[in-house]
Amino acid sequence: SGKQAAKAAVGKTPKLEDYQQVYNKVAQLLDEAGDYDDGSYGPVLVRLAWHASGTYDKETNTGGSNYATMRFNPEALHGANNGLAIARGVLEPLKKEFSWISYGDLWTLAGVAAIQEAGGPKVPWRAGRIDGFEKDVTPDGRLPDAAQGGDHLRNIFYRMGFNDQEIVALAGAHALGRCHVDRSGFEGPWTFSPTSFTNEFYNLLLNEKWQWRKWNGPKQLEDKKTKSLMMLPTDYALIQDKSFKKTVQAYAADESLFFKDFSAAFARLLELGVPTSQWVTSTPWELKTLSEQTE
Ligand code: ZEM
Repeated sequence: SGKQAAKAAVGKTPKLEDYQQVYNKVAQLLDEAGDYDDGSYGPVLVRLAWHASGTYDKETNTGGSNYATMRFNPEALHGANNGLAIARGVLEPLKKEFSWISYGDLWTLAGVAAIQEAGGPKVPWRAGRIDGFEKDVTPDGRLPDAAQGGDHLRNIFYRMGFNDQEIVALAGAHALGRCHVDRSGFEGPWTFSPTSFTNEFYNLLLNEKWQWRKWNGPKQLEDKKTKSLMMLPTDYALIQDKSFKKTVQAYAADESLFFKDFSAAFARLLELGVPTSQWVTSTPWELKTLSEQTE
């Protein structure tokens, strides 16, 4: 089990305090990004946690964060994972320092730290993922394609076991970060505060006028007013569909509802595909933010 594996590596079963130490190290390095993007590794670490988990297929019970298969080719080379070598590289020194932690636990815990430190909700998390092998790599095409629409989003996320409301909640992570031409082909941030976790994604999606950008790149939208923000076709699909749009409106109007629903859906995403017997505790933990620990 994950517990036995971690115990063998460290000589004792790691406890919440041990994982809190890892969390703290991640939290400290988020802002050590210098000129990288908007000065934070947070967004790309959230994307790593998501892509490590979002390969889950409930029919075959394959994929998900358990085996951290993105370490291996061809998964590392899947187009959807372009740029994530940066995130894996940022965490590699922590894997050296805390050799008892599995990659899957490290990557998902880093995603939790990035959300919480960016001002987002507490995300319940627990340890127990184990490192797998190249044979556990899942086929290409399991992550969503931003060029498509609502039907595609449903196909992809229903396969993971999520419903329409959860799709909209998870997509709100696009409050964070930006698109990079050399990674996805798309360009730009979704919000004016890409290192803060807020419900701004929904407010902007609803309230700005969006037009197709005229440029030499894939179809994406730009806000008419400043032309400095973007939406992917899949983001835009969330207000073209009645069922999705209702939830977009609810999250735009009520940030605490968004936080509650995002936390639940993201916590579940990070646990997909991990056998119950592997968890080191039956109840997930709540990791403290850095600022909570200095008060
Ligand atoms: Zn994203 N995402 N995503 N996403 N994502 C990008 C960036 C980020 C989709 C998608 O194609 C893209 C979720 C859902 C979906 C983040 C988190 C989460 C980018 C830009 C694309 C193209 C990549 C680049 O060029 O660097 C699609 C189609 C989704 C379906 C709904 C979910 C769910 C997420 C987490 C819960 C984050 C944080 C980023 C920003 C990364 C960065 O480096 O700034």
